[in-house]
Amino acid sequence: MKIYNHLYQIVITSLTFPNIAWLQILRQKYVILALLLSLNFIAATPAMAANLSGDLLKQPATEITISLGNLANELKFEPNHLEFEAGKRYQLRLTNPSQLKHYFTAKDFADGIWTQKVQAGKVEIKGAIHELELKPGAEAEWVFVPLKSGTYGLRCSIPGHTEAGMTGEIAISN
Ligand SMILES: [Cu+2]
Repeated sequence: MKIYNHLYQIVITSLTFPNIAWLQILRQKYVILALLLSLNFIAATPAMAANLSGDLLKQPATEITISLGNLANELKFEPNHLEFEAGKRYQLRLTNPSQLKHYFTAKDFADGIWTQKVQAGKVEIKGAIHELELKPGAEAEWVFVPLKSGTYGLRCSIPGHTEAGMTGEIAISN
C-alpha cells in the first residue's frame, strides 16, 4: 500500500490488491472521483496500441458526454446508448449531476479499447481503466481509441442501481 500526496489539493491513495488492480481515490475541492485501475494486460491491446500512430493521437478527439444520473436523481445513464467507431479517437466526458454516487462499469468495453488517459481535475491517469466511480458533482474525461468491435453492457454497480434500470449499451463498429 502506497500513499502519495500530490500538491495541496489532491490526495491519491493507491491500494494494491492481489490481482494487481489498483484503487485510486482522487480528492479535489468539489470533485471526488475514484477510479479502479487494472494493470492486467489485455491480450490484443499492447500490440494494437503499439501500432497506433502518433498522428492518430494528435487528431482532435470526438467529444461525447454521458451523464450518470440526473438532477432528479433518477437511476439512469443519459444517454443510455453510446456508439463509437474502431480506430477513432474519442473524449468521453462523464458527469454526475445527481446527489448520489454512481459507477461507470463496462468491463468488456474497457477491454476492447486503448485508453490514452483519464483526466479528473488536475490529475491525469494513464493505463487501462476498467471502472470509474463518480461522486456527486464529479466530472472526468476519458480519452481512448476503440479497438474491438462489438456490443457491450454498461451498468452502475452501486447496489440496487443496476436493478433499478441504471444500465446502458455501448457499441463499437468497424
Ligand atoms: Cu448508480
